[in-house]
Amino acid sequence: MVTLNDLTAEQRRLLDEQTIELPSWAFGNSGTRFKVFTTPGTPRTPYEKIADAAQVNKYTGITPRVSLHIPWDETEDYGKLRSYAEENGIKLGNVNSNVFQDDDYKFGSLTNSDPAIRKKAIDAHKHCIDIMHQTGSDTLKIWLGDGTNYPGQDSMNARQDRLHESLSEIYDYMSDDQKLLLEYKFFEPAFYHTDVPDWGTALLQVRALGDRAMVCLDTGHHAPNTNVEFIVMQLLRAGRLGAFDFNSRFYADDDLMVGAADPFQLFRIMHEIVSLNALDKDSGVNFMLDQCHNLEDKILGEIRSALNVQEITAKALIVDHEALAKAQEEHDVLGANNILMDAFYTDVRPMLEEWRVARGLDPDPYGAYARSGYGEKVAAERVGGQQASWGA
Ligand code: PSV
Ligand code: MN
Repeated sequence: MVTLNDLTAEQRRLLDEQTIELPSWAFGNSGTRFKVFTTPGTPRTPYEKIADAAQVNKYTGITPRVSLHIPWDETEDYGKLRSYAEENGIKLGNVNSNVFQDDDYKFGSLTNSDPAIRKKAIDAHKHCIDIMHQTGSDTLKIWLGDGTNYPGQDSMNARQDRLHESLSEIYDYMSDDQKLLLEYKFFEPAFYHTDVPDWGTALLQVRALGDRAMVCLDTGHHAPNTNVEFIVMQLLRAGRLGAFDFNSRFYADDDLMVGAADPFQLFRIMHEIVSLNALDKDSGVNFMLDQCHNLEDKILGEIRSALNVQEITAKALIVDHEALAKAQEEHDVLGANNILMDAFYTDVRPMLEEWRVARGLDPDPYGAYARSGYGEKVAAERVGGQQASWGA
């Protein structure tokens, strides 16, 4: 067991300053291609999503931003949405573009061979950038569903050229204080080839743009058994790890709660982050969630997820780095491994309860929210209208 007093001032600072950005879409309904279940109280507007996200921050104290997805969060007055978020104690975070749900993008968006469709997709991104100026967001996140289903369907090479040209036009439209994130994913919705399938392709594409273009690593976007922490280390070395989309997977892009399926993988990732000084808020790495709650309560699901990240971060923070470096130098294979495992198996939950009490929070955010009556209140109030949904 560890207590707050066992932490060095630096470890304490890093714990205190850690923040996690929530996805607005986690609060809407989601599901699979088989069924999207509805839940009483599900938000119908971006405002209601923000109100729910603010609940997560109220009880955890570590989730002060919410990412938007356009057009899912399209609204008339983004200045008003921004003020509403601020009144609720949170900020609007990055803006996600969506060029994967319009019939025109059937054969690709930024990579499409038809210049008119490419222009439409580029314009959709320019629209997101215009929104960012109103929301005060500094990051545009791009994930594309582009790819092909059959060998020979299109030239993979020509599509890389078109991707670069389209991204360049988007990048040039951004102002100097805005960043671009390019997210990779190895398959789905395309099954034969995907235009940005891996960190190597994403890295090459962002490097060709400029210093303000970075890679977003979604933990669910790799083939089974991929050593994701190795990719984290490489992207940090390249200075291009811009953000995480955290979630968990058992099979494909399951979007389950981060740290639920494989907490040890999350620990290995956070160990690289801590070891390479990337936890510091000035490191430029944004820790975001990209999850859906198909069955479980959405607000509780987000609270659980934020706590999972915080718990695993605390475990990574207490690794004895001096002893580890010594064991590594002496080729003490089992000794080095034991040092990591000791930290992983340490129960940090009592220390984090102590940390919350010190910040004036309830030691048990999950229970405190469940007891607050907010869920029952919104279920009674939010009657009628169209519930927000991922796949709407
Ligand atoms: C794609 O699977 C993805 O990870 C991208 O980040 C999308 O924007 C997001 O999911 C939507 O949930
Ligand atoms: Mn993602």
